[in-house]
Amino acid sequence: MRITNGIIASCILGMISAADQHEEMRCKARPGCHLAKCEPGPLSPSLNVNEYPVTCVRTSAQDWEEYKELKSEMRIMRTELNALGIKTNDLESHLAEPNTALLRSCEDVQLESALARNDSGCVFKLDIPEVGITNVFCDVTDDGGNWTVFQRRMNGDVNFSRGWDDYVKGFGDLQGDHWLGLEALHQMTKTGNMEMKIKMITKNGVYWVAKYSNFRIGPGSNKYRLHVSGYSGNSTSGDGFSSHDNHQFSTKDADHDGSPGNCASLLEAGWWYHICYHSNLNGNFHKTDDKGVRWGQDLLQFSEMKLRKRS
Ligand SMILES: [Ca+2]
Repeated sequence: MRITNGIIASCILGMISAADQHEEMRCKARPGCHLAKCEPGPLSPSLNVNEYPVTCVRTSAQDWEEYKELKSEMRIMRTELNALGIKTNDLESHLAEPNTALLRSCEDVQLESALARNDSGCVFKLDIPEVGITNVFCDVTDDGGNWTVFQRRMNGDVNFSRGWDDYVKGFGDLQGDHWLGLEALHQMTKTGNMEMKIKMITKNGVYWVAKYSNFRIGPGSNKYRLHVSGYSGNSTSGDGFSSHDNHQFSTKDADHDGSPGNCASLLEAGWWYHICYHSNLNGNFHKTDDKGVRWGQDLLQFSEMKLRKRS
């Protein structure tokens, strides 16, 4: 550091032997330093304990105080700069991977930002209360968007004949066939005021929609009991889901259905079975009998279930 008005000048002396007893003498001994108060620099573990760097300052006592003040200010500024650096790195990491931004639900995802931020589809990381960071497929275009997709069957790549734990936690490929998970469903719907929509395409290529103005899933302690009502839709098979209202969820290893047998095991799926179903959207994609993906009597080649807050 050199301040040109001559009041304060300093020079780094480098290594000084501890054999030099007086700091001023040490400074004097160095070329370019005439008289000084000296300040030991930081000790480094790589240095011999008898050697350490010294900053030498030629100054009056008053200027020495100013110098110390300046150094102290510099120390504060350096700390602030470090903190800003950390903040900048943090922001940059969010920019590099925008999906890490903490969204609470697909309603936080706007169409423009979704398209700008995510060119691989609409998978976002949501911070679901009590569940944590969860990858979710957000449908930002259909019917005003804001939909959280929690079930999809489209190509049969994923096996849906699974046990309780899998259905609680979720499984599959978010871009393809998947099940989001019962615990996430409970947490996202427990406050009520949610609607649910099912998109279906029959084996004959007919497009159906079933919509429910009320959709809520109970807690795990109540086996994720289904609460659904308020049907509207265009399926010629009618409402295939309301009859499942007030039934607990069953899997092949957790029978909570209303049948003496085990519907989930028989039908190779997990669902809110009674005895046993009017819809079986988690059924075996490759089967055409009762085990297939069905809405009423109709076999489906596509189904997608999604929920959002009722407007
Ligand atoms: Ca049973």
